[in-house]
Amino acid sequence: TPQSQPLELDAVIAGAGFSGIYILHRLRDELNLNVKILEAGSDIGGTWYWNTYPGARVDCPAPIYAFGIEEVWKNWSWSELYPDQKELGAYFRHVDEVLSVRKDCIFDARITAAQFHPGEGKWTVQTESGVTVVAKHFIPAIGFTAKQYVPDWKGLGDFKGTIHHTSLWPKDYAVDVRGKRVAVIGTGSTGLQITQEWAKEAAETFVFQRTPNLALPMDQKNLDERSAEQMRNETADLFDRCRKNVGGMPYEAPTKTFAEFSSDEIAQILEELYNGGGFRYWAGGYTDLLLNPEANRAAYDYWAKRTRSRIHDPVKRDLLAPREPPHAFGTKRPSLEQDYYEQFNKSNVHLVNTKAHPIVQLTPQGIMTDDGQVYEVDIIALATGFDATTGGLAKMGIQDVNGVELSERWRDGVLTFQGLMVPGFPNMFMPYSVHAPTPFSNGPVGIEFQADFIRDIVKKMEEEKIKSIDPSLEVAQAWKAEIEFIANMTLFPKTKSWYMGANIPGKKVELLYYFGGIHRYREKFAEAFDKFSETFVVCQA
Ligand code: NA7
Repeated sequence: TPQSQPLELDAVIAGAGFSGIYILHRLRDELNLNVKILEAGSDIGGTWYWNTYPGARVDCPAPIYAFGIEEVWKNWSWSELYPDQKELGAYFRHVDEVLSVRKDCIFDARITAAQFHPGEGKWTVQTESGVTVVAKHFIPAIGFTAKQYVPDWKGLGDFKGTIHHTSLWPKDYAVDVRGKRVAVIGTGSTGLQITQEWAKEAAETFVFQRTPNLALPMDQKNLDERSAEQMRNETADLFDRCRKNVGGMPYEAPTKTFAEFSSDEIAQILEELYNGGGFRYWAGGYTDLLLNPEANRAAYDYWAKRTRSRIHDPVKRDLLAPREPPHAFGTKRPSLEQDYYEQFNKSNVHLVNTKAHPIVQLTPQGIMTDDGQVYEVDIIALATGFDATTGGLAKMGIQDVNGVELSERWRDGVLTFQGLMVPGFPNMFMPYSVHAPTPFSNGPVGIEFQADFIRDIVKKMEEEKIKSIDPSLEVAQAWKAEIEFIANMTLFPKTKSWYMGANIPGKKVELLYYFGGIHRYREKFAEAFDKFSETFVVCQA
């Protein structure tokens, strides 16, 4: 039932995932503010609440894909190095027990409008369910996967079988694919994970690939109580290492360039990184993996050699791991696989090349490509990804002080202060958003820094009785210049990826994230914070 009076708060957060919970903890428990989370779903967990598709699993390892809060990690044991969605769900229940999150969440509350009123220095936020909140600070913490992308194929509604986008997979719906013909459209992390599950059971599996995923071995491990205990003893150190690492990972950062090694040394480095598992290979054994085309090519060639040796069929081999790189290695997010490539050695697992023959429509029986072929199936997983970050923000109805929508303000390009605030949107903070090193880093570690920044700003505002702050246009433009300066040294801008907004037809292609790493991001924030009155237009209460 719609309330008669708006709820008055110090801060309102959108989203109960890692970032929303971090901010709740920082502002409510450390600053004693009155804070609530509005969550579109019916429970906490964020991306791990929504993504219940078969095989969903995280690709950053335990124990550092987690809150770096000691009360949380000291009583928790992971059962796998790369936990699955169910275990992450249980982890969030544990987080709730320790941090009391749920009591300050309003669930099934999808935000449809948010506007700042400069006179009062407050935001009014409304939800579809009829909740209205008035709060000084507004924190959209919605992650980058809040808006699904489904291509506008003809006949989407005509398909007679079961079809779901992976991120809207029905809760507790364990689809039984035995004896069924299944299709997976898309070969990003999600498509790869579903394929690994379904190809083991389904009668026929059709994987629709447009671009190969340059996937790396996950090297999954089961953790018994003894190894979990050992892991707990190392957790504090591991988090410390992550906090000093560019990508928030516990890996040793390389110190030398490609050219400083002999070819034998390079071969040895690549072998060790690949065999080591996880994102080690992506983190690189030399400093210029993502900067220097020659260095990058060497990594691609080694990856292709190892991967090709696992695929028997020459046609599938050339599609899954071509001799010529489809893009520079690591400029599209690689995924971690367990036995993805081996699935294609089965005669009932088919690879459909949608680069050669794009999907044109769905029919009642299945999927039709432009050569007129119809792939008849019973179940389709749409693993076609997301209108990353800006897509989710655009559908929240966030307006600036003049009533102009955020998406309209960004029509000619995204403009932010350190990916945390937007000029014209005072007192609005966006963790895990655009122009920041997340989601290019280990998410929780990157978010931890941003939660600290937000807490420090809000604390200063409370102590100094500041009504509102609005980042100046100059600092936002300087941040954009910094993003471009870093990205233009790298190979990222040349690749069509969701990092660049290039996966969504019609979306402006631009640099959406910061490739300078967590550490540099943190230093830049400290510089801006030190010059508070130059960074922000400050309004005293
Ligand atoms: P991704 O990584 O964006 O993958 C989407 C996949 O869907 C990708 O293989 C796309 O091919 C494919 N796709 C998208 N549109 C089409 C059309 N029209 N036809 C054929 N194929 C298409 O999303 P995920 O959900 O896998 O992962 C997102 C992130 O979530 C992931 O990086 C993790 O951080 C968690 P393309 O590559 O564009 O050629």
